[in-house]
Amino acid sequence: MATTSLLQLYSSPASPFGRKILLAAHCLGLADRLQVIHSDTNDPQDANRRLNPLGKIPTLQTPDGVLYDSRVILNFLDQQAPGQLFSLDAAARLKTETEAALADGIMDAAILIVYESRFRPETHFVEDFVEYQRDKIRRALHSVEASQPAYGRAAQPDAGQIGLACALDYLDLRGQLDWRAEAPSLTGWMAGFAADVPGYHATLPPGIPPAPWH
Ligand SMILES: N[C@@H](CCC(=O)N[C@@H](CS)C(=O)NCC(=O)O)C(=O)O
Repeated sequence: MATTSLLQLYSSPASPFGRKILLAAHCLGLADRLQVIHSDTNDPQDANRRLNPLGKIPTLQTPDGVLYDSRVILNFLDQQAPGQLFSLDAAARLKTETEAALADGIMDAAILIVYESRFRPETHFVEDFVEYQRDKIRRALHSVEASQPAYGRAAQPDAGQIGLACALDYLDLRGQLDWRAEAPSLTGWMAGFAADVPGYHATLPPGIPPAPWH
C-alpha cells in the first residue's frame, strides 16, 4: 500500500455503499488500515457533513485528502493493489465498471424506496414512484440473470461482484423486493460468493434475515 497510515471510513453498518468499501478492503488485505467511524446521515452535526458537503456515506479520509463517493474510494483502493478490483486491461476494466454501475443503480433505487417511507408522511407515500424504482431493480436483476451468473473468482472478486453481493443483501435487509424471484440463478452465485470471499460474513449488515449462505 502506498500509505501505511490509518484511513477513516465514515459509514454505517446498514449502508450497502459503505459495505462495498469494507468488503473490498477485506479482499485486498487492507481492512486493518480502515478505522470505521459511524455516521448518522440525518444528524446535522454529524462529522461526515464537514468532510462531504453532500452528507452522504461512504466518505474516506486519507492523509492526502477526503474522497467520496464509493466509486472514487474503490478506485483509491484499487490503486493500492492494482489488478483485482478492476482488470489491468482497459476493455475488461470498462466492463467491470459498467457492472459496478449496475449494482450501484440497484442500491440507489433500493435506497430511494426506503427514503420514500422514511421522509414522507404515510398519506403522501407515492406508490408509483416506488414501483418505478422497483422496475429499475427488476430490469437490472433480469439483465444479470440473462448472463447466467456463476461465482468463480474465489477470494478475488472484482468491483462489480462486490457491488452485486452488497446490493442483493441490502434488498434482503430492507425487503424492497424478492430478488430470488427475479433472478433465481443468483442464489447459487451468492452461495459461492459468500463461501469464498473474505469479509463477507464480517461485513453483513446487522438484522439481515437468515439465508442458507449466512
Ligand atoms: N453515489 C453514492 C451513493 C451513496 C449513498 O446514497 N449513501 C446513502 C447511505 S447508503 C446516504 O448517504 N444517504 C443519505 C443521503 O442521501 O443524504 C456512493 O456511491 O457513495
